[in-house]
Amino acid sequence: MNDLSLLQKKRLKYKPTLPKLLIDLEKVQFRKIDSKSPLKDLENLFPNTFSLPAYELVSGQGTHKPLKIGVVFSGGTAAGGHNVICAIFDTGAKVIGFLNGPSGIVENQSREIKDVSLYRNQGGFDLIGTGRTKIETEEQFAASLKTVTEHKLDGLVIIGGDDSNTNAALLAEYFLKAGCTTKVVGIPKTIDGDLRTDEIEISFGFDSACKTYAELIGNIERDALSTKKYYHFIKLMGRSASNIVLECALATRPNLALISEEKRGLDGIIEEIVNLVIERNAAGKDYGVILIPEGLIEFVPELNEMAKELNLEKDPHGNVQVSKIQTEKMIIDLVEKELAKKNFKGKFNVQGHFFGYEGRSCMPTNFDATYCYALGTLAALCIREELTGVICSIQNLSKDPESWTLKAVPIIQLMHIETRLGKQKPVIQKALVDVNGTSFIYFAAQRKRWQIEDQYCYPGPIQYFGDPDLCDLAPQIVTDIQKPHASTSDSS
Ligand code: FBP
Repeated sequence: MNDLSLLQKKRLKYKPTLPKLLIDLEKVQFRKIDSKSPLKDLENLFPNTFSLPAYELVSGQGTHKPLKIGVVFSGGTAAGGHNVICAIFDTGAKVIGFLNGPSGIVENQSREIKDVSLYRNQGGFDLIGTGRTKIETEEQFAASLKTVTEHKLDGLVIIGGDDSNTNAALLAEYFLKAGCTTKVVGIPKTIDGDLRTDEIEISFGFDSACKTYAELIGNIERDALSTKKYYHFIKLMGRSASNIVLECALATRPNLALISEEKRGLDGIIEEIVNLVIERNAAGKDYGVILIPEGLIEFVPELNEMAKELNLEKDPHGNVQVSKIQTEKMIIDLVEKELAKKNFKGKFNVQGHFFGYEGRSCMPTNFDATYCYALGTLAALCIREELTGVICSIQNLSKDPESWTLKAVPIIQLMHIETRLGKQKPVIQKALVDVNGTSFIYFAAQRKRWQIEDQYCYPGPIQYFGDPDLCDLAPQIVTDIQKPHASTSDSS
């Protein structure tokens, strides 16, 4: 490993403040709780896991046994993942890391993790690597069963997004059917913030990614205001959902932020940008900042058609690789053409940006570091108590960790049937921006004012040391779901 920076060294020493229940693991147990029933259509596909209950962690008498736990990262990186593994390691379990994603399970590529001391509170997934292999053929399932049986694993923890947790549910079902005792537990990961349900308030990595992008957007806003010569079109990651754009818009107040879930036509979008440019020009402002979600392609049929012509491969889960599509450039071209048609005489100098990979492997925020450590500990407890096919759920995240509630929820309760690569598949439904939700309503009430007046806000870099209000806050969209009513007044 390279020499560590001073900040890395300081972060190695950070100790997440945990919910009380996770401090003495011998004094906790799971209690069954009422939860919603899975979709009836899933019963045939999941006969062994269909009726599994949900559990809540409560005080009580825990068991104590030596555990052997496999861990795997699946999909894109997200800040905090190493803390999930550190937490499992710290419970005293023997930890086997599967290398470079789910293919490590199928091909039995693994190594025992004997030392995590250089990975605490650090970004990336490089301790064991990650990958996007989807376990779907009978051969892959059989090979996975062989791997976990050979390793005599008590449990396998899959750290992934919606598709990876779908894989976790399928593996749990397959292992049970085969009489294998290895339990499968999922951890909600993805910067996209689209693995959200009543039980999963946010996936880890979203907070760190948004705070990284928001810093950069704020810097660009200030540059735009200083130099007054460019329109900055900034595409932000988020394969389908615009959760990242919404969170960053709330933090930075750009002149315009497109939200795909409003399902507008291309003409309307271009007209809005053109009008913005013309109106700002009339106000003496030939500069501005516009946020574009990378998932816009999926929601605007005309852009979708243009993207199809690029003939991009889909990933193994059937997702279009939207990060490879220069949506911001397509929009800039269309706006330029429309302005020319309107004989616009002002200046329209543009800079295009794409912020994606910059925010996935950064050092985790205190929120993500703490959330991940709690998730990892909870996963080890699920395996100790022999729960399978469940995802770790922590709620009340906008509050102090003392108030967090810790649950194990059957993954199947999050699933529905969707057409993927032309076939009907059981998957976890992606959580899009809720246009009737508190965060969107607040944003919608403010945005008109942000267009012409420059109401830019500069969040600055992620803070790790000092005032908790500056260092420890949960993402805004999580805080908003815990507010009783949407506030439409400006909080500035
Ligand atoms: P996950 O859902 O696997 O965490 O990945 C999300 C994401 O970062 C998307 O925002 C983006 O479109 C995609 O991964 C990029 O994928 P890749 O790393 O394969 O280029």
